[in-house]
Amino acid sequence: MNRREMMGATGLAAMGLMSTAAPTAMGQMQHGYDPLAIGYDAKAGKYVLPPLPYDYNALEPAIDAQTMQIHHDKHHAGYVRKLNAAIDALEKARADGDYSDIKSLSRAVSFNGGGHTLHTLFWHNMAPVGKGGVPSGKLLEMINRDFGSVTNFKNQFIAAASGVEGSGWGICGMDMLSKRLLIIQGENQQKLSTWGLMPILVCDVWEHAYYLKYQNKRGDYVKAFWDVINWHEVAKRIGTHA
Ligand code: MN3
Repeated sequence: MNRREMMGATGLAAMGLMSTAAPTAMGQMQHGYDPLAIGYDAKAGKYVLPPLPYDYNALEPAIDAQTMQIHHDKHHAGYVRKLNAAIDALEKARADGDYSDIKSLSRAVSFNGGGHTLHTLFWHNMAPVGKGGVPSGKLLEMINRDFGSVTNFKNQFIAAASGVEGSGWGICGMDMLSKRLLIIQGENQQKLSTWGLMPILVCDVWEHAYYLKYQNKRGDYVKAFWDVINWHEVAKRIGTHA
């Protein structure tokens, strides 16, 4: 580990966010804090499933341990596996000069790549109750500027996430054209996006994210999600872009 990486790991431990029973190798922490960087192993040239940055039960009672375990270990792992498979299949298609499957392979990259990115952000933009802080600094300035108040931002985000049609995501991102924050309703893992929107806060509203505990009450789940947002991480996603 270099100094920056060490500080990242130390910071996580200090925040009580680093699991002592991480489900996959701690070697994946080598990239430090950036949640997207740990979703890819540059040496192997493969996407990888990053470990949860906390224990399965860390977000209870908002999100139960069984849901977290199945969601991370089965659903997210599946997107990573299928994304790598699609990338491999495209390499073979180029080698063979056979693009007969291009439509399904391109779709697989979008769907599974979107799923991998959004889930990686999702795990990191949550923290145990009381550990996530509150919006502050530049993030708070941007929220007030673009939504009028934190309350407006909260109400719009909860309404958007709760109201996604079918499976999808509530997403707040920075529009890289205007540098303003926008809230959108993403469908599936890749639809209803807008190019150039860099996600900074995402809430998975697929039924697999809440159905064991909340059944059909998606709105209750989204309200509970609000209490486990890791605002430190959301602020880091803005970073130097603002
Ligand atoms: Mn999911």
